[in-house]
Amino acid sequence: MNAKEISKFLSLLLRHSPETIHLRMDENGWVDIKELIDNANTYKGMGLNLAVIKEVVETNDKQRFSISGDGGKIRANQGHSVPVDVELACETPPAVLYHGTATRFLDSIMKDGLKPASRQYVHLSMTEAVALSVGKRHGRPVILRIDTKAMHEEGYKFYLSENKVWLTGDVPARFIKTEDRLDV
Ligand code: HQG
Repeated sequence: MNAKEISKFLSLLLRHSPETIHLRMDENGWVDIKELIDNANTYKGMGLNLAVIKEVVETNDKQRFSISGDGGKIRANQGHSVPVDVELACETPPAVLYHGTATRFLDSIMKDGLKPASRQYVHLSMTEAVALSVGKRHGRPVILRIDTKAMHEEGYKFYLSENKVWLTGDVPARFIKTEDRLDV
């Protein structure tokens, strides 16, 4: 398994389904690293060890994971569908943030607003470039401009994850502009 495959496996376990390898996760999203290694090796024959996990965490392109201060636990920084509290700080967002999605979702988004879907939060990007790459995961991409200043002024809450992804709840359609539609 290469680093990308291990990162995907960690995302699956730490964001969505720890039960895949019978992992226990606490209410803050932490799992014991030794248990993760033992169970991954027992149930999936992964051949993981501590050095490999540390390497994946340190070199991960989006810094998706954190290891606890005592070195014993690991968790995903954001992207969860399991209901855990990763102790996010409530913060004031920049005036504008971006959301990358696929053109086929546009009608629904402009009718119902952005919804977290299976995740805990709607994910917003700091730059159009990042939003574009997020959108491409779903098909023909489109970048939405979110008037986060107006949302913040109206009392909507925003959180900044450890790896600098902006998170919020539902985004009503009136705060969304689609002028940056890209046909690429
Ligand atoms: C769409 C990646 C129809 C939404 C990325 C998105 C991100 C609607 C999809 C992170 C809708 C959900 C999250 C509505 C929202 N009608 N479609 N009302 N509201 N949608 O994967 O934001 O590499 O759960 O636009 O970089 O694409 O995994 O969310 O297209 O930060 O670390 O429903 O995942 O990070 O898709 O991606 P997702 P996302 P990682």
